[in-house]
Amino acid sequence: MPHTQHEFANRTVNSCRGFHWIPSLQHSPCGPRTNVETHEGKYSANKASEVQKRSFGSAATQIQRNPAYSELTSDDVSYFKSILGDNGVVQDEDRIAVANVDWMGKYRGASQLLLLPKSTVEVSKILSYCNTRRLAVVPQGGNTGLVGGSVPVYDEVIVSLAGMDKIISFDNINGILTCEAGCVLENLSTFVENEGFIMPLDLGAKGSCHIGGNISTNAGGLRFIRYGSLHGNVLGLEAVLADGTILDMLTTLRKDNTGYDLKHLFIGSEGSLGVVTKIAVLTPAKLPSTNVAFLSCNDYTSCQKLLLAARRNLGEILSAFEFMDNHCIDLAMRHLEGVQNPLPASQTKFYILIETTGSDESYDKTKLEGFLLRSMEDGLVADGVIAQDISQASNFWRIREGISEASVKVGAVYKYDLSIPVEKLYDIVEEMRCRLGDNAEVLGYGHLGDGNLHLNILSSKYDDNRLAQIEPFVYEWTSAQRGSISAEHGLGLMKAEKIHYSKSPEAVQLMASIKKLLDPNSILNPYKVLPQSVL
Ligand code: FAD
Ligand code: 2HG
Ligand code: ZN
Repeated sequence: MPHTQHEFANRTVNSCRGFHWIPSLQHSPCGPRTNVETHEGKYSANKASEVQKRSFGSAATQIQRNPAYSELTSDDVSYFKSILGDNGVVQDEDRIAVANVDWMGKYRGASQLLLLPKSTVEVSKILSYCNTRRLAVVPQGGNTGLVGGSVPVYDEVIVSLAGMDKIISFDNINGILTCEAGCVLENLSTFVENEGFIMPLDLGAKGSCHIGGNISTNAGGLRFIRYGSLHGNVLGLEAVLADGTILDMLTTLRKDNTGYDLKHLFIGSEGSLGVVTKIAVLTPAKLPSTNVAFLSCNDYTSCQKLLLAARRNLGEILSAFEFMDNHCIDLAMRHLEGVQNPLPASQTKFYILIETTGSDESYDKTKLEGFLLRSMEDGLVADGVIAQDISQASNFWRIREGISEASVKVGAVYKYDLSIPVEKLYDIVEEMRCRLGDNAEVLGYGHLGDGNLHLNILSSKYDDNRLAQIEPFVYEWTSAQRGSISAEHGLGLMKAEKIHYSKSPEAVQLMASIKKLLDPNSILNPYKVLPQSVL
């Protein structure tokens, strides 16, 4: 969370019965790694044309390079230099190597070209040329995606939005921010906070992810419970289609029912329908009082009851309800520097982080303390602590937000991002533990308030036998609950062939028709989002 916005100064030691005060802990900055070491070793650019078939730790995810795509020539590079200048055309092996590999170090492409446009017109010229030449393209934001969507599969040209990072305007009466797609989320947060507003979304990758990437993945994150989806908060967009057409949908109106609302096609379509270049987003007012509590619960039923009680009793001030099991806490303590468990070591299996944000400091605090006391008396909460200052609040958030970062330090991580009815949400974690036994560490955490589980399975190395124990079981199980196999991360490369577990054949066919209409040569983010069989 944006640690600087918490207002914990001058708080007295918590007098709440059953809650204990903890000494001030040092905040360690949170953000994704920039340099990744991967299990596949160092990238070699001249491997691009040798690779004909690529597999990503999954026997089921084997894809042939589509021979319809052209291969890059020196004439292509010269053309790109003519429109972007030398600085906008990157061929340096080390810089390309970074852009070829995803944040987990799990998905690795073999692109030989990284383009850095500075304007919508430059994006348009790039796409128009690539479409005519049939050069495949992967749009890239902050490259923090977790489903292999942001990196090439083969030799696709990488179009990074990093050079388009200008704030265009801010309407400080209505809280409407208009900016370019390559703005880093954290920078936008800082900007709007100085104006007395906050971004409607927040996530652990905020230090690197772009608002354009957030929109293209329809990122959920930690404020979703309060402010809802980007489908509600994005007021307008500008996007460039595969043939270079610039689609101006950059309105800032709250209400506009003139025809089909096309911007929604680009929210969550993971760069497969167009490149998002500008955004108008609604930002909520920044409220002066924030409280964060870190709680333990003895069983999952108590977590569910606590969620219901929080919705009923904290209502308008509830701004986060995050869930972690004890395996997550152990992992965070092992791998995150400077964090401490706010609660004494115990046998407790589940942990909940509750945040409230409101406009009246003493009212909000009294309300939260009263709620927690009642929850302890009712046996829903085993133990808990309310942060007494900003550094304690940061430590609580660092534990929750740092689980992803800790998970990639173990070796191999299989990540599943599932929407499941809350009452069933933890069953899959327990079933998976039974299936895998001692061969892997299984973590369950996520945005409980949104019915979103992050199931992470950690082991020392990627292994097809292990994968066969996990998939398709995890997808079949989720489908049987009428859940979603992608709650907030998207399908990317990882789950393009699995969409049918969550969408009907008719829906997938319609998506394929839309894709063919907007990108008839299929140059945009190939092999991702939709199964090859429908395109
Ligand atoms: P990238 O990773 O670069 O790209 C993601 C996808 O969007 C790709 O398919 C790419 O082609 C496409 N894309 C990017 N920019 C554009 C553009 N301008 N136009 C068209 N297509 C584009 N996700 C959540 O939903 N909630 C979380 O809480 C969350 N926490 C995370 C915590 C950590 C530590 C990490 C590493 C990741 C987390 N994520 C989370 C996943 C990831 O951060 C989000 O998906 C984020 O929105 C991706 O943004 P990005 O700029 O990094 O996009
Ligand atoms: C989170 O909520 C992110 O922390 C990442 O969505 C989840 O790494 C993951 O599996
Ligand atoms: Zn998440």
